[in-house]
Amino acid sequence: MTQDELKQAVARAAIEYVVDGEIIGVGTGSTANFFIDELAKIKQRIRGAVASSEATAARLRGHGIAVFDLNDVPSIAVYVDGADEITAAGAMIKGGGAALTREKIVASVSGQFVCIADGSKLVETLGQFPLPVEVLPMARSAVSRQLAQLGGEPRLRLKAGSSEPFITDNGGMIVDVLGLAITDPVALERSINQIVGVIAVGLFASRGADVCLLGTAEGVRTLT
Ligand code: ABF
Repeated sequence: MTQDELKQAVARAAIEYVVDGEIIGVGTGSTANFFIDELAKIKQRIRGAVASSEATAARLRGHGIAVFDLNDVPSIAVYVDGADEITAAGAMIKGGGAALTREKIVASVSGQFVCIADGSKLVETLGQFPLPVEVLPMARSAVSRQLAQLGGEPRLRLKAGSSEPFITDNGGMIVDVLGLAITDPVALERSINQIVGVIAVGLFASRGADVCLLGTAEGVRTLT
């Protein structure tokens, strides 16, 4: 099976977790896009969705799914999203797609976080994938110095094919931190959250995934 077929398989499996008549939280990325396409097939069963990025909102609307502002939604039963790395315990690195802050906010008001990923995302220790940190532009250098003190190698993310910084949906910039072996994800998430100028860190550990649907050649594995 190709990686896209594995992503499609987990996207299809995640439909089982959709609660009828509810508003669902929807993540960002290629696996989440496959999920949106599956969701479109059962759209009459849901009230609508809250999106974790402008790109996701556009794709949902393109399928005729109502997109709600999170401010108008008191709680969400289920949030479905991908990950860049996930451990068997459900701690994740997210934010390769630059939507980490909104993903974290939507996840924080959701009862259940269902992570969908192809098998290559499962790791023993987080940190091979550079850890994304969204920062306020004026604080990017100050935050980067502090991230270096934590043992990482911070790099400002640039727009593809340009020397200009990448700008997020929130007007923030992304510092990707290389070279971290994250043995205590909860503690590192807490430390980075305390750096002034950080908007959000792409470590989802204190609130990780409740369920992970992992696409493998043998089928979809469910980790809880
Ligand atoms: C989002 O999409 C992110 O948090 C993560 O960075 C990325 C995973 O992308 P893909 O599904 O394309 O591998 O969930």
